[in-house]
Amino acid sequence: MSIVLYHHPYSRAANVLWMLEETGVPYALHPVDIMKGAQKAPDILALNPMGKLPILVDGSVVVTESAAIGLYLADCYAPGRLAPALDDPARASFLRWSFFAPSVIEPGAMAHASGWNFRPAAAGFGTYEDMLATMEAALAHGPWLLDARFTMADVIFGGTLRYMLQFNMLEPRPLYTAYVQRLDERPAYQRANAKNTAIARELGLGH
Ligand SMILES: N[C@@H](CCC(=O)N[C@@H](CS)C(=O)NCC(=O)O)C(=O)O
Repeated sequence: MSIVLYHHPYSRAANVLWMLEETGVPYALHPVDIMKGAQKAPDILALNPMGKLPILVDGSVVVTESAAIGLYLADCYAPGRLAPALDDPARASFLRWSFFAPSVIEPGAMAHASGWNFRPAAAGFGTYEDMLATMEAALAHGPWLLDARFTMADVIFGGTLRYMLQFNMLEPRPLYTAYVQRLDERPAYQRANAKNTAIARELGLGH
């Protein structure tokens, strides 16, 4: 199997499993027990010096950072379907919302939840209110970020949104919760969720 995901169900690798299911490529999972610190072992640090999951290995290629993994999979294995072609104007929104998740939502929600002290004009993620309003504007047309077209940007942005709502790090505005509900109904999400839940049970986690 050429694609291997270094995975733990209680990590962002759970979202990458959904990316793989949406992409439809064969893959194998390499378990890493982050509860026992296995992500800091030398073989993992050799792949990702951050000592974090997810890590995707595709033959001789190594990709880390969830959003980068999503873009890589879409461009390599689902071009024109999960990623607009390079000359398609829809590519702009695809990239915009794919990068918005790690660049704005992740730090913006964390800053708000943790009471960080920062200057919004200097911090790339700006104010919490501007972030919330921008996300609402992105979702106002629906059903997906690129209107009728579902892409990997929805998995990246939507996965981050789901995660932040789950941990009460974002206000559950109706447009957000309705969008996550639509995402949850996708067969690929349900397959990924079933796999993540089964692995969590095997590890004695969850209920
Ligand atoms: N920016 C990274 C974040 C990766 C990350 O923080 N992973 C967490 C799990 S969700 C992790 O491996 N934590 C273990 C640790 O830092 O020791 C991404 O999006 O992939």
